Amino acid sequence: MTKLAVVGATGVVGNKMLEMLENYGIGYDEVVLFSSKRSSGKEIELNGETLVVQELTDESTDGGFDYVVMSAGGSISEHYAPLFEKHGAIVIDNSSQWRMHEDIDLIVPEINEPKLDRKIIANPNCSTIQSVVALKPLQDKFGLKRVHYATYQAVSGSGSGGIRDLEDGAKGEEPTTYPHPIHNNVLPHIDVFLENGYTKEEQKMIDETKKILQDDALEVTATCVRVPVMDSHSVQMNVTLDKEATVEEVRDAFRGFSHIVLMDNPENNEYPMPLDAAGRPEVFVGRIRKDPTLPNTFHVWCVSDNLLKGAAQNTVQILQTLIDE
Ligand code: 11C
Repeated sequence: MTKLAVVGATGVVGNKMLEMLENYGIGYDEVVLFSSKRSSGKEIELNGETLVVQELTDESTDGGFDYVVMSAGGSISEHYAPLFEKHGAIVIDNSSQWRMHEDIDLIVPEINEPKLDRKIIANPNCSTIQSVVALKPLQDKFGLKRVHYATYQAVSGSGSGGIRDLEDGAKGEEPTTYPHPIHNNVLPHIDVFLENGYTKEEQKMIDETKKILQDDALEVTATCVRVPVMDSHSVQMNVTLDKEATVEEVRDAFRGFSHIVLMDNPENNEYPMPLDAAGRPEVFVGRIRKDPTLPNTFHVWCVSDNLLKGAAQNTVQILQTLIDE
């Protein structure tokens, strides 16, 4: 008897999580969908069953759940994840609340496995997930010394507010989520600014990359930018390897790695773009070339659907590995 809870079921990522539960054929005996009071009462179809979304309360965490998938923001997760955990569930959380806690696993199933010191598993930030999937085969084959990320992130990463700002901006309306218009614009600003001058999104990419790849000595830096694209983040990675390699050897490292598609035929104008990646489960890489300004350094362009591999799909993949075990 497997009992599952989905917290944040009415949100943008929550919706995709439900889609992924169906796509991955996740088996359960009972599922309960939770949301805030405001969205409760809504009816949602899942696997042919009509479910009424319940308001999440302290009492509802004691519902005999085995697994909880959660995408409801940091403060909800801070309060409710430990309550579900206390009542025996394993929680897979999409927020940034728990990711850097020492006893919390930060998991990308192609790369690492949960140790479960705590029964809360963190799903990494979307731009981090696609980047580490692309870095892992390079780490395995050549070793990694340094990576510089420059991101081009879709508005759906900000949830329904970001989507609305792009759509309404096209009609000449003022933004309500971003501090500036995103339509016809580019914002070098994702999440809040920190004292060191980086944004929290940049710091997350730096810290989470080292934790997932288990390499504190890896030099990582990042600039994160919001662009007027609906779905799929793009990340330009400048990667310094420990060993010498040719472009063909780097391309070879990507071939056959789980969830990576190599799309690198510049002579035919073939390279990954958000329109290719949106709705797809893979991480696409291309534009691979040597950076002659630094030893053993390559440019890698990486694109993936931020709501799928970057969020809902990774969460459901983690759930699947737990259920399979
Ligand atoms: C964005 N990457 O595109 C963010 C969204 O830490 O899970 C995900 C934030 C997070 O705005």
